[in-house]
Amino acid sequence: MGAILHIDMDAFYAAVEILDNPSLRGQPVVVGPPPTRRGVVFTASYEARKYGVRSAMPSRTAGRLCPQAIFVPARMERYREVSEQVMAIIESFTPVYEQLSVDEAFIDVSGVLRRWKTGRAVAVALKKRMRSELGLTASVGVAPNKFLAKLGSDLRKPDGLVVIPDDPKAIAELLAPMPVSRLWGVGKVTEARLRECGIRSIRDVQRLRVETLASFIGKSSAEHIYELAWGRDAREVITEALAKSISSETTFDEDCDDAEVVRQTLIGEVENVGRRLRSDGRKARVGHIRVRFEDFTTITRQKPFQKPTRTDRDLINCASDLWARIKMDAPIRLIGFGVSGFDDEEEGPRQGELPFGPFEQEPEPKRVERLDRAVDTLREQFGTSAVRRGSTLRLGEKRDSSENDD
Ligand code: TTP
Ligand code: MG
Repeated sequence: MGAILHIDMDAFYAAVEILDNPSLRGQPVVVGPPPTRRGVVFTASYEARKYGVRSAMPSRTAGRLCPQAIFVPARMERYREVSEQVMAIIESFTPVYEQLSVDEAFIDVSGVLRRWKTGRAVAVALKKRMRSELGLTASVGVAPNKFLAKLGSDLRKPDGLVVIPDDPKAIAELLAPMPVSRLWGVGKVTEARLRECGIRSIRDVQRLRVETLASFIGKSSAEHIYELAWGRDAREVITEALAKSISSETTFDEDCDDAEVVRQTLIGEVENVGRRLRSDGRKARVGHIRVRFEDFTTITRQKPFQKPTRTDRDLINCASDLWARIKMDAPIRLIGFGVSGFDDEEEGPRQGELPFGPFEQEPEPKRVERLDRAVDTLREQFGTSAVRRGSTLRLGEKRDSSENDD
């Protein structure tokens, strides 16, 4: 099963200030202008929060609530620097993460579970590294989806770790007593509107029919909120790199219900992407497929490669694994493949250096890549259909064991 983590650093700006000035540890620290000046609190240490000090509160109010608080001015550049270190640690676990803010990210760990076994194990290791390498604590939620992961990271702050197992009944019970404002997308306006209709808790939403909810707040909001109230959330983790991906897709003239035709089309897209990668001299770290069904429902599935790559073999194996995760229960409108997370380091031999010793064999990946390039050249000369791949590269067929397989 897949697992999503949400990580959120504890009292982030204040924690960085304490890190850089250990005499502040254990004190009520408020990051923001002093109470004598106009302006609002950025954040406060948990010691200051005991007195009711909160983010976005006027400093004057914070000073009144906690007269002994130590106010320190914000140093944005420093927070950005530490934020980059936080994200680098996350990235060392998997490139499939989505940074939400300076101190927060979603991480899709389904691609690294073979190594880590459970989402909890990743979370424990991640927290340990934040502490040992940065001296900071984080709270982590582990769950089947984004909404529940974020909820989880918030349940036991600071230094929390909450795992929400993939058990629909337990999830519904966990959510039931919470206020509707816990549902992602329910802001002040929707909350007020729901309260007018007598809906305060998530249980109140669960008890309704979605049609009834729609009559209160409109169809699309209702469907969204109803799903969340039952703990269902289909949103993918969108890596920053996904925005800068190289991709190729085909929209069928008529919606296609022939799985074999879709697969062949997908191979074509994969090969287009491989060709672009090689001609750009880049390697990618993550592959994704996109499938749009006749009703315009669109799903994306992504997966990291074991190593950055640009060989058709790796790309096709990845597409094949991802395609296997799609249930083709309706005709398909569009199919596409893309890669992201480019690794642009030049790793070729330096000039004047022999690429490999006279008696050594050319390393396997290099040979594979040369073959791909030869195919690319033939295709340039004779057109795409002139060169067909051998059956070993067909989608859905068994792969040799040396393949990337996370
Ligand atoms: P948060 O993660 O919301 O808050 P936090 O890290 O300080 O505390 P915790 O997660 O333990 O509840 O925000 C991260 C940083 O963003 C925070 O340290 C300061 C900044 N921030 C603001 O500048 N203004 C705000 O209103 C909020 C909420 C945060
Ligand atoms: Mg935080």
